[in-house]
Amino acid sequence: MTLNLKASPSGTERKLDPFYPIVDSAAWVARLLGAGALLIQLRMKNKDEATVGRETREALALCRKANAKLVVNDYWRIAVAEGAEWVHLGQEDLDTADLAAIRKAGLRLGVSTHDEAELQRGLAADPDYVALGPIFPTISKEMAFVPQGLRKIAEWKRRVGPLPLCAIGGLDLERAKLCLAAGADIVSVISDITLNADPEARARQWIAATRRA
Ligand code: 3NM
Repeated sequence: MTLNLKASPSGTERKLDPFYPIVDSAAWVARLLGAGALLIQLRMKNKDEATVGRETREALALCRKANAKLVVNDYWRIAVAEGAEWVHLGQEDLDTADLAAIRKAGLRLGVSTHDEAELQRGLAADPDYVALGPIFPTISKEMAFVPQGLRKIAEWKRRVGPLPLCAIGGLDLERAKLCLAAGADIVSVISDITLNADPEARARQWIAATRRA
């Protein structure tokens, strides 16, 4: 099947900003947009659908105004209903998501991968980026996988070909730079931003370092 996921006359859709913070509310999205983020994932866990819908709507409106991309984690039906452009699916989400419906809605897709089997499965979904994690130990998500280490990044980069590769898990700014140097195109982060005493200042540091890399 030919997908319209990557339809792009200019071919620029693959050029995603290298700084990819993940947050759990529209209020956080607003803060990071204020710091200059252009690619943000809204990842809401253990919230009722009405709350997710409301937060997604608000976050999308904020991102549209800022000319930034919002990636909706998991809740692909809400992403479709709210006219989002991007959705991110973990492997469990891939079990249940209707990929044909996601494609029909013109959504672009990111997938999480942690091992060879997941990479094959993720690539079979014809994604627009592939995430590999956790590169380092993370405090933000219970993981069944040991840290991948930097070396895996180069291997994954070869495997995903022209697709942007996103490194995630346990990243601080120094580690993020190592991930980019190892071949990642994008670095994704939760705690180094959200637990920082000054998240906006920290985000600006990430932006300055990653856009230069
Ligand atoms: N996914 P932090 S690791 C949401 O490996 C998420 O797929 C991961 O948070 C994966 O930057 C992770 O605080 C948590 O380590 C990332």
